[in-house]
Formats: sequence, structure tokens, C-alpha cells
Amino acid sequence: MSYRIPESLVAEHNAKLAVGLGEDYAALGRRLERSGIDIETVTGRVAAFEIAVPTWGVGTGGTRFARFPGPGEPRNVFDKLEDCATIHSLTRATPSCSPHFPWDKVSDYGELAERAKALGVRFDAVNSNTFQDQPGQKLSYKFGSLTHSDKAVREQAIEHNVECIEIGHKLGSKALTVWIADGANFPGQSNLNRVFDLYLESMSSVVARLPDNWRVFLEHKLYEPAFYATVICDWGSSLMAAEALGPKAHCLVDLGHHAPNVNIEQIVSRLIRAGRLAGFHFNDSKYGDDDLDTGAIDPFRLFLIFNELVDAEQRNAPDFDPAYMLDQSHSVTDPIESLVASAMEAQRAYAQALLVDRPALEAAQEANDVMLAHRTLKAAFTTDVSPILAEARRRGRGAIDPIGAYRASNYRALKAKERPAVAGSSSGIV
Ligand code: LRH
Ligand code: MN
Repeated sequence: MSYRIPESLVAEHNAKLAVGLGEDYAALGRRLERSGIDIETVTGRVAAFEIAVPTWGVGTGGTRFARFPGPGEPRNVFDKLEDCATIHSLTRATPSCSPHFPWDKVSDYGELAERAKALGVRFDAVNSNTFQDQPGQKLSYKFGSLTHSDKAVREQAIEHNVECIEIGHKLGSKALTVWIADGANFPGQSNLNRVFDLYLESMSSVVARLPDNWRVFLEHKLYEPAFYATVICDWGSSLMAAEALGPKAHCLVDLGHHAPNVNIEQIVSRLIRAGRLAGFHFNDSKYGDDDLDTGAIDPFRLFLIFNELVDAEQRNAPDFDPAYMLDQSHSVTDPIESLVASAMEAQRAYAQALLVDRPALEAAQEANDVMLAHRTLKAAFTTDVSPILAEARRRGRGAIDPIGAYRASNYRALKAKERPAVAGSSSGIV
């Protein structure tokens, strides 16, 4: 029987922290009341907040230089589901995971769906992969996939996406995420207009195979592995494609897929306005697509993004139904601790955004009282909402201190015994 962290262990760990939390929560409640905010309303919203865990994130990640696997590495998607369930048992904020194919390929998807159900984990958007060649694959994606000059390669890539839809359907998923690495390293290597035509042609075949209640998430990325021109390089290309592909197509924002200093919250605002915001791959970065822990580098930027999301939520923006997912690579931390911390940081940004005094902000904006407007927004960001996050977890039978409880469980060491190490380190992000 593989080890699961018992609820009793979490309850015992909480018992030591409950009194302190109660005091901090009451104090914050009194403080928010003075600003006319009912803490219970915020805690209720936070408790309902959900973010999906990437199955490829629970294993130790690496870079093109090296990967240093840790103890108790997940050996297959069943181990990955266990770790996803562990993250949810501690945070009560990650009831679903986002699988990636063929990385999570199995022979019996019914068995996989059963195992996930038993672990209390749902499947969010499925991810296709035409950015790597698989053993035995007939045609290579070296020069592209859905936009390859050879129709046979494009059809192979279309069929793979259709296969992902069929797998996702068996798993109860309702969306397909399509990120393609297609692009060029040299000026002249490809016709920048023609490749976009090919993208639309191929993707319309994929969209045509989507079940009625499904969506397709188009994920843009500025560069890497293409270093001169990427076919779906930015939100503009993604939005043009979504609008050409029809109402099922939406634009997914991976925070690391933009040039440094790009105003991502403004891109989010525009995609919400267009009714095409698919959702997010949350992570953080300082330079490129660093896939670092959410909120670890620039928590203010994360807050500003959630500020746009809460603004849209509260004004009932049409067609606003974003899917929240993490997409990170953990090369120097325990992936479970990083994903636990990242789910909490996303929750924190959401809670802070719920504290924004929007009538006061709007009044200051209308009056061009720049300082008052900025400080009204900043006041929410500088509020320590930790008691709200912890109380939401406690009420959900999660851990007041998830990483403390995780370490107290000795989960990693116990998994190291259950999961004999896979020989030799390798390179690459997963
Ligand atoms: C591309 C990306 C994409 C995934 C991959 C693991 O950089 O963000 O979402 O398919 O990472
Ligand atoms: Mn991504």
C-alpha cells in the first residue's frame, strides 16, 4: 500500500497552530471591518479558489545543461497523480491536474481515471506535444509540426492533437492546450505569413474534432526553441488565431512567455475584453521562460494580474471563465514544496485583489488623483492575508502550515523507499 499523508497527521499539526491562527484571523477581521470588508466573504472566495497542478511539474525539472533527480521521483503518471493528490490534501486548492501526452501515456485510461477518482484528483486541460519526436515516430517535427511545409507532417501533428482530445474525453477533461514550438532561427528560413496560414488550416482541423462543450487553449510564446520568429509568438497572433478559429478557441497566458518587462496584466485586460481569455500557466521569471515558482520573483506583478481578474469577475465580464494552472520546472527544490508554495502564492494574489477598494479606486481614477489611486491599489497588496489563506485551508481540512506538515510527514523519504531511483541523471526540463 503506497503511503498517503493521513488526515490525522495534518489535524495534529494544525492543533499546534490553531490558537495563533485564531488570534491573527480575528485581528485581521477587525482591521478589514474598519475598511468595510467582511473577512468571511473573502475567506469564502479564497476557499473556492482552484488552480491545477502540471503532472510534469511533480518530477524534478532541469535545464538543457543538466537535471539532478531527487529521491522518490515519480516513475509514471500514477506516481505523479499521488503527488498531485498530496499537494491538494495540504492546500485544498489544487483538486485537478493538467496531463501532458505522450509523457503521461498509459495503456488503460479507464484505470487512470479510476485511480485519479480514488485519489480525489480531476483532470484539467490536456496538453499535446508536437515539440519533440517520440521513439518510432514516422515524421520528424524538427522543422515544425502544425505549420510544417510537408502536409504529411502537419497531418501527423493534427492526428496527435485529436488523440489527445480522445484521451482527455476518457479522463473527463474539457479542454486541449496547444503550444507548438514551430518557428525559425534564421530570417528567410520560413515565410512569416504562410506559416500562420498553415497554423490556421491545421488548427481548424483540430477544432473541428473538439466535443461540443470543449475549448482549445492557444498558448503563445515569444521565443525558445525558435530564436528568430515563433509562429504564435504573442497575444496578438494568438487572438488573431482564436478569432479566426471560432468560439471554442481561447488564448492562454503563460507568464514566462513574454519579453522582460512586458505589461502582462494589460494583455490579460485586453484578452478579457475580447472574451478570449483561456486562462493561465502561472510561474515566475526574471529573464526568459525560467519556469520559476509563482510569486517567487515578482509577487506585485502576480497581484496586478489578479487585480484584472477580480475586476472582471466583479463586473461580470462576458465569456469570463479562465482556467488557472501552474506550469513550472523545479530543479533545486522539492517539487511538491514548490507547487504547494506556488498554489498558496496564487491564492494570496487573489485574496489581496479581493481587498481592493474598487469604488475608492475608481473615484480616485476619475479625479486623476494619481497618488490616491496608486496607494488605494497598493494598500490591498501590502495587506498580509496569510490568516485568510490558512483559515481557508483549515476549514477545508488542509494544513495551516502545508510545508511544515509535509516535512513532518516524512513523505519524500517514504516515497524514496517506495520508488526505487531511476538510474542516471538526464538533461531537459522534465
Ligand atoms: C512551453 C510550455 C508549454 C508546455 C511546456 C511543458 O514552454 O510552457 O505549456 O507544454 O512548457
Ligand atoms: Mn506553459
